[in-house]
Amino acid sequence: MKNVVCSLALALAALPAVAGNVTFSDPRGDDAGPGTYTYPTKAEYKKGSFDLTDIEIKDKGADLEITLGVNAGIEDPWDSAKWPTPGNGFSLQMFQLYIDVDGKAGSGEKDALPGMNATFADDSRWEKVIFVSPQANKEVTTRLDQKAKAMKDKVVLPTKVSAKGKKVTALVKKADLGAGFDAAKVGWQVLVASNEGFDNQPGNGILARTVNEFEGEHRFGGGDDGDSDPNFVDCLAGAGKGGADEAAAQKAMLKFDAGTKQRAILKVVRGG
Ligand SMILES: [Ca+2]
Ligand SMILES: [Ca+2]
Ligand SMILES: [Ca+2]
Repeated sequence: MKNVVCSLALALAALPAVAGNVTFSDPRGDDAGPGTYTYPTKAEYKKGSFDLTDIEIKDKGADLEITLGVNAGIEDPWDSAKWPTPGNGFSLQMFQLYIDVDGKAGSGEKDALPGMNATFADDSRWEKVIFVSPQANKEVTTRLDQKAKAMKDKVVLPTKVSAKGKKVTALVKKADLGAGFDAAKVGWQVLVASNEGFDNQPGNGILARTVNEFEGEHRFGGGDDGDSDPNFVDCLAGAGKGGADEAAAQKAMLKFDAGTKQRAILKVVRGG
């Protein structure tokens, strides 16, 4: 009996670690990018709608279930069911989840997807990005072909996106993220940006609105009219646990300089 217990223990010890779930939190009230951004003036852009609060990534075997929380009820003021290609039940936000899979300094993509106006630190370069949009995959794919061909094979589109309460949930095939993918062992960065419904300008981002110097009906203000300012409103920073210090860490990380064209340098947050 002793031998059986012993060999069972050895067998268990030899099993690979069970693929993990991971949760991050983000402080409330830091939905101002580098600290200066102001919401668009249209009433639909309710306070807190772009304020990331938490991200829960659950390993469901073949799929990852990713739940993104913001600090306001998710609404669909522009009725995504009636878009030329029907959308996913919300209208305002869009999310990009960058993943540093290999954790090797200098390995992976340095620039974020076109239009985000951000780069990644050497120790945070990404191998995959999950694109969570209110728009159908068909629309996203068309824009990726036009604007991000070189990165397209690194973009993972969810098989399903839905919204309920203050949460957007995306299902992603784990196989699309690479063999043996473990959400708890990679680095994550989550950008919250503003969905662009009618984006067909080659210089723009991928279905994402730019931030301007002055806010407009559909534009965040407090940035710059050039392309140095980050075109997203909230992201993870510091330890990703939601501490008050993370708001200051975000401000420092998203610093940009329109004069020297210095963009923000993003770090990923590691799970566990
Ligand atoms: Ca936040
Ligand atoms: Ca990497
Ligand atoms: Ca944040």
